[in-house]
Amino acid sequence: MHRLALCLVALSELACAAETAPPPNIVFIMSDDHAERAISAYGSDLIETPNIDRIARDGIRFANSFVTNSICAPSRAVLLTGKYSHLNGLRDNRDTFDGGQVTFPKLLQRAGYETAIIGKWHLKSEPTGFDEWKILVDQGHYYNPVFLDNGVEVQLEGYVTDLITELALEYLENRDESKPFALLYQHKAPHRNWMPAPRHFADEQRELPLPETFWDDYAGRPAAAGQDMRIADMWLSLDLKLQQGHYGRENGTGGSETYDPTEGWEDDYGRMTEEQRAAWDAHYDPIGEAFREAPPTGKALAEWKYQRYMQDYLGSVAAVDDGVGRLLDYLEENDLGENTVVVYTSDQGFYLGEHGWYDKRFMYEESLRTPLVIRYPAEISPGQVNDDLVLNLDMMPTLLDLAGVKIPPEMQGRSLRPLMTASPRPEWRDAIYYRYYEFPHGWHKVRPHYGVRTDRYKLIHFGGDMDVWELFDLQTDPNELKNVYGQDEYVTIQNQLHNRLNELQRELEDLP
Ligand SMILES: [Ca+2]
Repeated sequence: MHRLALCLVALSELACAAETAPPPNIVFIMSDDHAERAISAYGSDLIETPNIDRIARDGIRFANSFVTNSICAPSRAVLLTGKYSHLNGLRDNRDTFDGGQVTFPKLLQRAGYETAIIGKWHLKSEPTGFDEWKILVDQGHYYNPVFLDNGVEVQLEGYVTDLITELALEYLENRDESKPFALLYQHKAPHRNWMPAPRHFADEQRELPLPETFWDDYAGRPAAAGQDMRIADMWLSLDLKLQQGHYGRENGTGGSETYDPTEGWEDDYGRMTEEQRAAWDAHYDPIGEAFREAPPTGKALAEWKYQRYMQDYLGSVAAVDDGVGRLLDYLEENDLGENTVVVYTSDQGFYLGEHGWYDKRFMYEESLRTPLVIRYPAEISPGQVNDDLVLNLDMMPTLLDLAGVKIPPEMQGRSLRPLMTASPRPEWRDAIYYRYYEFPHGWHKVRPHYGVRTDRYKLIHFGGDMDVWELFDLQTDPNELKNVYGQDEYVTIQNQLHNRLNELQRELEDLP
């Protein structure tokens, strides 16, 4: 029987939780740059992810899950604090996280949880609110990465995704069993530069489908035209793993004119052990040789880059799914399945060739969306799909709510608990607010922008060195190719969206 059903006579849910059931354990799994389109539970045309799918099958999948600022460190700060970037202080990847703030791990720790973070942290300051932390230094490396083990640097031999999984399992095995636990198990993969483990080297014969917007001309969208994140401009070395000798010269920009990609690639490749390098070369050398013998040019080169990028991206995802499977198996085998909340999400979505791009940042769908599936058999019945507009901002209040911990009133998100459980469906938000900052510094030249999205429409303002509004009708133009801002037939909806945007900015205390 569900815990809620047992609680009908209790005065409050918190009192009830204390009397009838122990607080749930929490495993919060986050990967980095994992697009919904690369998860089979989201209907992927690219890959099978049976283990992430297990979470969706046993629980709930959010079909309209979004982020408030689509870039790594800012998104992580939103998740920890339940506040937008302008209030938690981490607007772009240059900023350092103020660890003195209230975060959900701190509140869980105060409520009696043992808390741990294993894997990618990426917030510059040291983690606060954790009993245990083993984090990658900065972005970390795919092979033989250096971890900060509670502050001490340790280099481990192996593949990063597998190492993070093994450290997470080791934590679970050695935890203080007298307390509930909250484990943040956070992957580096599938972040750039997408280096798979040998067991996931691709079948290079398999051709991946080119998205219909791959050759987007960006007409009517000057900010989209002005970015530097086209697959066509990817680096042959760092991104596509060609060795010097396989190509004449780098012909891409990679999103930064000052970064030296060959040096970066030498660092990634050079840190492999002899055995790792032998396995790597056995797969990648023939690819490089074929490129050297018949180097593609023009459109054929862009499409070659797309195939190579996608093969490595999907291989990097596959190891994440393996790790999720091992974690779920551990919970089941140790009788922890029923009373553990398991969340799988990413810090944001990612472009897999749509609009010709990789990377994120834009308020367009592919990077605004982020996967979100949650299982908690004690309370969430299996096989649900929810269509409400939910945000990464909601994670903190959701986890606190499920743990029976009071949600601080200054949190800007809302608990998803009533959307997942048998409770009556609450009135829910009709629109989400978004704001991206990183310009002109940083990578990829995406102009700063803010906007509002409802279930059907999206209004965006791009600033920086431009002053441009965009309006999309997602029903008639799901690929966001036709900016209808200023068109007569959209005047009414345009005015409504402007009003809603102003209201949200006032409500959220963000006045650009
Ligand atoms: Ca990311």
